[in-house]
Amino acid sequence: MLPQAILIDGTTGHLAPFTGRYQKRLSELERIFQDEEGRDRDVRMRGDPLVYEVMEYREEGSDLFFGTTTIFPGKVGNEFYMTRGHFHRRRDMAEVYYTHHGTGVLLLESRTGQSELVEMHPGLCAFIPPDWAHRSINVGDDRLVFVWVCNPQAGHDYAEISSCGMRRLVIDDPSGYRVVDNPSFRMASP
Ligand code: M6P
Ligand code: ZN
Repeated sequence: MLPQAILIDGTTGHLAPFTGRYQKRLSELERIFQDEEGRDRDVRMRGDPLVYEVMEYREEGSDLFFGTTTIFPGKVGNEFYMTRGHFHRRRDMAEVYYTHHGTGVLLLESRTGQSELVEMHPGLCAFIPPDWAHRSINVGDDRLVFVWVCNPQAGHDYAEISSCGMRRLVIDDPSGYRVVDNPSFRMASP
Protein backbone atom coordinates (compact mmCIF):
# COMPACT_ATOMS: atom_id res chain seq x y z
CA MET A 1 0.00 0.00 0.00
CA LEU A 2 1.07 3.56 -0.64
CA PRO A 3 0.12 6.82 1.07
CA GLN A 4 -2.76 8.65 -0.59
CA ALA A 5 -4.42 12.05 -0.43
CA ILE A 6 -8.16 12.07 -0.96
CA LEU A 7 -9.95 15.36 -1.50
CA ILE A 8 -13.26 15.70 0.32
CA ASP A 9 -15.70 18.36 -0.75
CA GLY A 10 -17.25 19.18 2.60
CA THR A 11 -20.44 20.68 1.22
CA THR A 12 -21.32 17.96 -1.32
CA GLY A 13 -19.62 14.97 0.31
CA HIS A 14 -17.81 14.22 -2.94
CA LEU A 15 -14.59 12.21 -2.61
CA ALA A 16 -11.81 12.31 -5.21
CA PRO A 17 -10.67 9.67 -5.84
CA PHE A 18 -13.28 7.24 -4.50
CA THR A 19 -13.57 3.46 -4.70
CA GLY A 20 -17.29 2.99 -4.05
CA ARG A 21 -20.52 4.90 -4.06
CA TYR A 22 -24.23 4.24 -3.60
CA GLN A 23 -27.43 6.20 -3.26
CA LYS A 24 -30.64 5.47 -1.38
CA ARG A 25 -33.90 6.73 -2.76
CA LEU A 26 -37.13 6.91 -0.79
CA SER A 27 -38.57 3.81 -2.52
CA GLU A 28 -35.68 1.72 -1.11
CA LEU A 29 -36.24 2.78 2.50
CA GLU A 30 -38.99 0.45 3.65
CA ARG A 31 -40.03 0.28 7.30
CA ILE A 32 -37.82 3.22 8.27
CA PHE A 33 -40.46 5.92 8.55
CA GLN A 34 -43.67 5.63 10.56
CA ASP A 35 -45.76 7.10 7.77
CA GLU A 36 -45.54 4.39 5.08
CA GLU A 37 -48.48 5.93 3.17
CA GLY A 38 -46.75 9.30 3.10
CA ARG A 39 -43.61 7.62 1.86
CA ASP A 40 -45.50 5.85 -0.97
CA ARG A 41 -47.15 9.12 -1.92
CA ASP A 42 -43.80 10.96 -2.05
CA VAL A 43 -42.29 8.16 -4.13
CA ARG A 44 -45.13 8.51 -6.67
CA MET A 45 -45.75 12.27 -6.60
CA ARG A 46 -42.27 13.62 -5.93
CA GLY A 47 -40.27 11.43 -8.30
CA ASP A 48 -38.74 9.08 -5.74
CA PRO A 49 -36.42 11.63 -4.08
CA LEU A 50 -32.84 10.92 -3.16
CA VAL A 51 -32.53 10.54 0.62
CA TYR A 52 -28.81 9.91 1.07
CA GLU A 53 -25.60 9.08 -0.71
CA VAL A 54 -22.48 7.28 0.55
CA MET A 55 -19.02 7.57 -1.04
CA GLU A 56 -16.03 5.63 0.24
CA TYR A 57 -12.31 5.13 -0.13
CA ARG A 58 -11.04 1.64 0.59
CA GLU A 59 -7.60 0.05 0.27
CA GLU A 60 -7.67 -3.73 0.05
CA GLY A 61 -5.97 -5.21 3.13
CA SER A 62 -6.14 -2.09 5.32
CA ASP A 63 -7.81 -2.14 8.74
CA LEU A 64 -9.34 1.30 8.17
CA PHE A 65 -11.53 2.76 5.49
CA PHE A 66 -13.45 5.99 5.34
CA GLY A 67 -15.97 7.93 3.38
CA THR A 68 -18.75 10.45 3.47
CA THR A 69 -22.48 10.25 3.92
CA THR A 70 -24.66 13.05 2.60
CA ILE A 71 -28.24 13.15 3.80
CA PHE A 72 -30.48 15.47 1.83
CA PRO A 73 -33.00 17.70 3.61
CA GLY A 74 -36.53 16.35 3.66
CA LYS A 75 -39.25 14.69 5.69
CA VAL A 76 -41.74 11.87 5.52
CA GLY A 77 -44.68 12.89 7.66
CA ASN A 78 -43.08 14.50 10.71
CA GLU A 79 -39.84 12.47 10.51
CA PHE A 80 -36.69 13.83 8.92
CA TYR A 81 -34.72 12.02 6.23
CA MET A 82 -32.34 9.56 7.88
CA THR A 83 -30.17 6.51 7.28
CA ARG A 84 -31.48 2.95 7.78
CA GLY A 85 -29.47 2.50 10.99
CA HIS A 86 -27.42 -0.55 11.86
CA PHE A 87 -25.34 -2.47 14.36
CA HIS A 88 -21.94 -3.66 13.19
CA ARG A 89 -21.71 -7.37 12.45
CA ARG A 90 -18.43 -7.30 14.36
CA ARG A 91 -19.56 -6.42 17.87
CA ASP A 92 -16.07 -5.28 18.87
CA MET A 93 -15.75 -2.55 16.26
CA ALA A 94 -16.40 1.16 16.78
CA GLU A 95 -16.81 3.99 14.28
CA VAL A 96 -16.15 7.74 14.17
CA TYR A 97 -18.33 10.41 12.51
CA TYR A 98 -17.01 13.90 11.86
CA THR A 99 -19.65 16.37 10.71
CA HIS A 100 -18.59 18.77 8.01
CA HIS A 101 -21.80 20.50 6.94
CA GLY A 102 -25.38 20.87 8.08
CA THR A 103 -27.22 19.95 11.25
CA GLY A 104 -28.14 16.49 12.36
CA VAL A 105 -28.72 14.12 15.17
CA LEU A 106 -27.02 10.81 15.71
CA LEU A 107 -29.30 8.38 17.49
CA LEU A 108 -27.53 5.52 19.28
CA GLU A 109 -28.80 2.45 21.13
CA SER A 110 -26.94 -0.20 23.04
CA ARG A 111 -27.99 -3.88 23.05
CA THR A 112 -29.20 -3.42 26.61
CA GLY A 113 -31.59 -0.64 25.66
CA GLN A 114 -29.65 2.51 26.56
CA SER A 115 -30.55 5.29 24.16
CA GLU A 116 -28.30 8.30 23.48
CA LEU A 117 -28.30 11.24 21.17
CA VAL A 118 -25.25 13.07 19.85
CA GLU A 119 -25.74 16.32 17.97
CA MET A 120 -24.11 16.67 14.58
CA HIS A 121 -22.72 20.12 13.75
CA PRO A 122 -19.69 21.15 11.70
CA GLY A 123 -16.61 20.42 13.78
CA LEU A 124 -18.28 17.90 16.09
CA CYS A 125 -16.84 14.43 16.11
CA ALA A 126 -18.96 11.54 17.37
CA PHE A 127 -17.52 8.35 18.80
CA ILE A 128 -19.78 5.36 18.21
CA PRO A 129 -18.83 2.64 20.70
CA PRO A 130 -18.70 -1.02 19.65
CA ASP A 131 -22.12 -2.72 19.69
CA TRP A 132 -24.22 0.44 19.66
CA ALA A 133 -26.75 0.77 16.84
CA HIS A 134 -26.49 4.11 15.04
CA ARG A 135 -28.70 6.11 12.73
CA SER A 136 -28.05 9.64 11.49
CA ILE A 137 -30.87 12.11 10.88
CA ASN A 138 -30.79 15.40 8.99
CA VAL A 139 -32.78 17.86 11.10
CA GLY A 140 -31.77 20.95 9.09
CA ASP A 141 -32.88 22.43 5.80
CA ASP A 142 -29.53 21.97 4.07
CA ARG A 143 -27.50 18.85 3.29
CA LEU A 144 -25.95 17.02 6.23
CA VAL A 145 -22.44 15.90 5.26
CA PHE A 146 -20.25 13.84 7.56
CA VAL A 147 -17.05 11.84 7.26
CA TRP A 148 -16.94 8.36 8.82
CA VAL A 149 -13.98 6.13 9.60
CA CYS A 150 -14.33 2.46 10.40
CA ASN A 151 -12.77 -0.97 10.08
CA PRO A 152 -13.90 -2.59 6.81
CA GLN A 153 -14.44 -5.86 8.71
CA ALA A 154 -17.10 -4.18 10.89
CA GLY A 155 -19.91 -4.90 8.41
CA HIS A 156 -23.55 -3.86 8.65
CA ASP A 157 -26.27 -5.72 10.51
CA TYR A 158 -29.59 -4.17 9.50
CA ALA A 159 -31.91 -6.96 10.63
CA GLU A 160 -32.72 -5.84 14.16
CA ILE A 161 -33.41 -2.18 13.41
CA SER A 162 -35.38 -3.13 10.34
CA SER A 163 -37.68 -5.50 12.23
CA CYS A 164 -37.87 -3.78 15.64
CA GLY A 165 -37.21 -0.12 14.87
CA MET A 166 -35.27 2.15 17.22
CA ARG A 167 -36.62 3.11 20.64
CA ARG A 168 -36.86 6.78 19.85
CA LEU A 169 -37.96 8.95 16.94
CA VAL A 170 -36.66 12.39 16.02
CA ILE A 171 -39.56 14.47 14.75
CA ASP A 172 -40.17 17.93 13.40
CA ASP A 173 -40.97 20.62 15.95
CA PRO A 174 -41.30 24.45 15.84
CA SER A 175 -38.09 24.61 17.91
CA GLY A 176 -36.21 22.43 15.36
CA TYR A 177 -36.68 18.84 16.42
CA ARG A 178 -38.05 16.80 19.27
CA VAL A 179 -37.22 13.29 20.48
CA VAL A 180 -40.18 11.05 21.32
CA ASP A 181 -40.69 7.38 22.15
CA ASN A 182 -41.33 5.21 19.12
CA PRO A 183 -44.83 3.76 19.45
CA SER A 184 -43.97 0.98 16.96
CA PHE A 185 -40.79 -0.16 18.71
CA ARG A 186 -40.76 -3.80 19.74
CA MET A 187 -38.14 -5.69 21.71
CA ALA A 188 -35.89 -8.06 19.76
CA SER A 189 -36.35 -11.72 20.66
CA PRO A 190 -33.41 -12.80 22.85
C1 M6P B 1 -22.55 6.00 7.65
C2 M6P B 1 -21.68 4.79 7.84
C3 M6P B 1 -21.85 3.83 6.72
C4 M6P B 1 -23.31 3.61 6.46
C5 M6P B 1 -24.00 4.91 6.12
C6 M6P B 1 -25.46 4.78 5.82
O1 M6P B 1 -21.96 6.80 6.77
O2 M6P B 1 -21.99 4.19 9.07
O3 M6P B 1 -21.21 2.63 7.04
O4 M6P B 1 -23.51 2.66 5.46
O5 M6P B 1 -23.86 5.75 7.23
O6 M6P B 1 -26.14 4.25 6.93
P1 M6P B 1 -26.97 2.90 6.81
O7 M6P B 1 -26.01 1.89 6.22
O8 M6P B 1 -27.39 2.61 8.22
O9 M6P B 1 -28.12 3.18 5.92
ZN1 ZN C 1 -21.64 1.88 11.27
